[in-house]
Amino acid sequence: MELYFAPLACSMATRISLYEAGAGAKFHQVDTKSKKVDDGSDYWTVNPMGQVPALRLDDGALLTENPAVLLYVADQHPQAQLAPRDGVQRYELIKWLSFVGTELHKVVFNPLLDRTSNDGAKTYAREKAKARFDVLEKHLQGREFLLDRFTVADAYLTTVLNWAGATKVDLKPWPTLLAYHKRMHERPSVKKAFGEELALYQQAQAKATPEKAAAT
Ligand SMILES: N[C@@H](CCC(=O)N[C@@H](CS)C(=O)NCC(=O)O)C(=O)O
Repeated sequence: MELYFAPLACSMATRISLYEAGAGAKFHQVDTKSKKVDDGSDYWTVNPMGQVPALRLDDGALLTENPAVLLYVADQHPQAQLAPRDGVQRYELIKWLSFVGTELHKVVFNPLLDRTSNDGAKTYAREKAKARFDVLEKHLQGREFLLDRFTVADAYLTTVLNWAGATKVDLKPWPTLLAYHKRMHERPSVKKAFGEELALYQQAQAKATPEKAAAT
């Protein structure tokens, strides 16, 4: 399995899930701005959307889109129980993957992170954030995870919530959600993935703006 990722991007959810499963993978770092892979190749030829994550399967097929990639990793490692195999809980998992991917990742955080978005888009995103965080706040009361145990949906939610700092989204009005995020960061898989990707992110930043890095 080969994972195309960008440091601290949504693809970190797949890295967390792989670590949870104790699974190995080959990692290819992608610069999502230049669309270059770290070996110098053109990422457009891998994923015509130019986005991470993309997962190269052992038979050569390419899987994209977070919910599909995450479910695949979970299903390949059933012993890690990162996704319910069947029953209503399976659909609950798909619900949360979809919620995180559409309602949080794309509606709230994308306009706040995207350099090309304007003030109107950012105001819209901040307004939309409230109802979505309210839903999570209520759901997580008295629960440790989105489902009954840690799943790939928690890996995705944790990764997306990491962007709150960079986008100045204050999670304090949602204390249960904030506590959930802190709790997830205590998991060894999250600690390892976050530590590694933070270092790679800082290296990439220093390469892009060497004068800034030298001044710090
Ligand atoms: N719908 C896609 C969204 C993936 C996505 O937005 N990836 C971001 C990083 S978090 C990216 O690659 N952005 C670069 C771009 O859109 O050009 C999925 O679920 O995989």
